[in-house]
Amino acid sequence: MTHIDLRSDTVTRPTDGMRKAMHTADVGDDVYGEDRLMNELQSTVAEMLGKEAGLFIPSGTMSNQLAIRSHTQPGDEVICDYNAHIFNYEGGGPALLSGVQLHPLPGDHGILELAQIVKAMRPVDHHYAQTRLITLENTHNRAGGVVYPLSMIELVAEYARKQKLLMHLDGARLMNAVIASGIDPAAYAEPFDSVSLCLSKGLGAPVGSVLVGDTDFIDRAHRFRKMFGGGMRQVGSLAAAGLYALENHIERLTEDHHRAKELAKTCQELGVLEYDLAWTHTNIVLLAFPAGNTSELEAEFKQAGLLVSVVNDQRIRLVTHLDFNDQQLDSAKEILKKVLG
Ligand code: TLP
Repeated sequence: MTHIDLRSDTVTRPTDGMRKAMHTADVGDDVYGEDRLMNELQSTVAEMLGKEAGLFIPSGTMSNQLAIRSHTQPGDEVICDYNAHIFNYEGGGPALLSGVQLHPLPGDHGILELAQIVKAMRPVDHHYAQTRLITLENTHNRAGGVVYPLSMIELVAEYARKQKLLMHLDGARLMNAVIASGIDPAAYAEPFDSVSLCLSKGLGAPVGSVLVGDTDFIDRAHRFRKMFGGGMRQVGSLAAAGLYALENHIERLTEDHHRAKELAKTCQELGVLEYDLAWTHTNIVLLAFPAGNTSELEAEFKQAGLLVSVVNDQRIRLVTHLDFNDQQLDSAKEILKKVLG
């Protein structure tokens, strides 16, 4: 049986056009800075996000971790939302790789109020870790693909500048936020000192993220990337995939958002949509099961032909993507009704 795979938007395979671009890509040794297409990809993303420079990183996790390492010193503290990817899904990396502690705050749908951040600031006193960095996530994965309001980000950034705090954006799915809101990518990136954009989520490339910031920051990240073993050689074919994704797969994210909304409507009818329909902003749908039986449901969905991801014992996640079409949408709705109806 071929399953419909809604576990994540990371499951997509390169399209024919992308494979062709990868196949014909010329390559050079990127550790020597000689891979032409990689240089083009890095500067294209930097320009798109209004920053001085960009750096290709093998994964979104490594990109976030390099940002934290490049912005902080051991003993510093990093503020984030308690549902942030950095706090939940990066293997405790900040403690090991940067020697920092995270200060997770209870955001509302992944969104932090300025007052919470002000309260969380550590006094300048040797008893305390030093608050150095604020990380936000847009769109917010565990909140269900929520788009972060730019006005809220700007309030936080204004405060951060006054307090000499740095700001990093986990923009794994920033382009979903751009398409859903109509806000320019550079406007979303402006309040941040660094932004990590994933090419391997909704944009459909097989590998990679691009981290952007000013040249000094990217220089530090480049050194740490090498130190962490992430300096790569003939990466032109990966850059070609990334460039193809930026050219061809941004506008089409509206289709993913539309299909997610359709799935959310079905879930709402079945009484399992975690939040009100208005919170399905982009390509992620969260289902709630207070009975705590999500592992059994996962198996039942699989049996019926649908792969889902279990977030915890009460939550299941569906993510729409490039390899999920209208016909599969109809089938997925039928499976949801059959298993949950
Ligand atoms: N998220 C994955 C899992 O790790 C949960 C997924 O399937 O959604 N930031 C955000 C907001 C992410 O959602 C992810 C991936 C990452 C960073 C990390 O990217 P990778 O998987 O490339 O390390």
